Amino acid sequence: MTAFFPEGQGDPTVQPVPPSVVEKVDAADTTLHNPQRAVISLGSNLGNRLETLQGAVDALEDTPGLRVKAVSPVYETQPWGVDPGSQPSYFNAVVVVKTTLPPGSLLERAQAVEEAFHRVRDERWGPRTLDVDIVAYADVTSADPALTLPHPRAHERAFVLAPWLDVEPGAELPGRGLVDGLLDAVTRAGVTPRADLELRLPE
Ligand code: PH2
Ligand code: MG
Ligand code: MG
Repeated sequence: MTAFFPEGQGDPTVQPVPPSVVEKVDAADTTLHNPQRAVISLGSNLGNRLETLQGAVDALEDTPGLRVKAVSPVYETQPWGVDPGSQPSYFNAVVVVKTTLPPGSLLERAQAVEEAFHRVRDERWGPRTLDVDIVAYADVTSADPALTLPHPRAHERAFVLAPWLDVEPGAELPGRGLVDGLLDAVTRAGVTPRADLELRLPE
């Protein structure tokens, strides 16, 4: 029979474990000493699009456990997946990061950065000040609807593939193949480099 001891009056023969040796194992443990590479897509089609994208790059760099390793050129792109005349054009870019954050924490941070730039979520694929999407996280594949990896539509979006290819010419989209070939298949139609604009890689 197990004796019941009210809280604070435990069995005196049982030594309580000091909190300092209680181990907590969570997803961070798998990445803490082992930063992972992630590819993040940025998009904006409301407000000052360039300023917002730069703000997003800087906010990502300000994240504990995350370094921005590369920032792509800026593209001006026709709205994809909606009537092209129904929304302003986008500015899109891609950043490559190294991070000790596990995928779920990276997603939370991406959403916090969107909110900091007054992103409102009303209609799906509606115009937005800022969209921060995780395109790929290491070679993780996941069908989790909260965070599908790689991004389920990245392979058909030239506005993701073109800037990604610029920063990582040999890039591969896990489960889909080389970004180069994927971009050939979708073509660069509607995706125009804005060589007159530039995003800064944070110091
Ligand atoms: N994002 C969407 C839907 N359509 N089109 C372009 N050109 N760029 C985007 O970032 C974009 C889009 C939903 O996230
Ligand atoms: Mg998106
Ligand atoms: Mg998004």
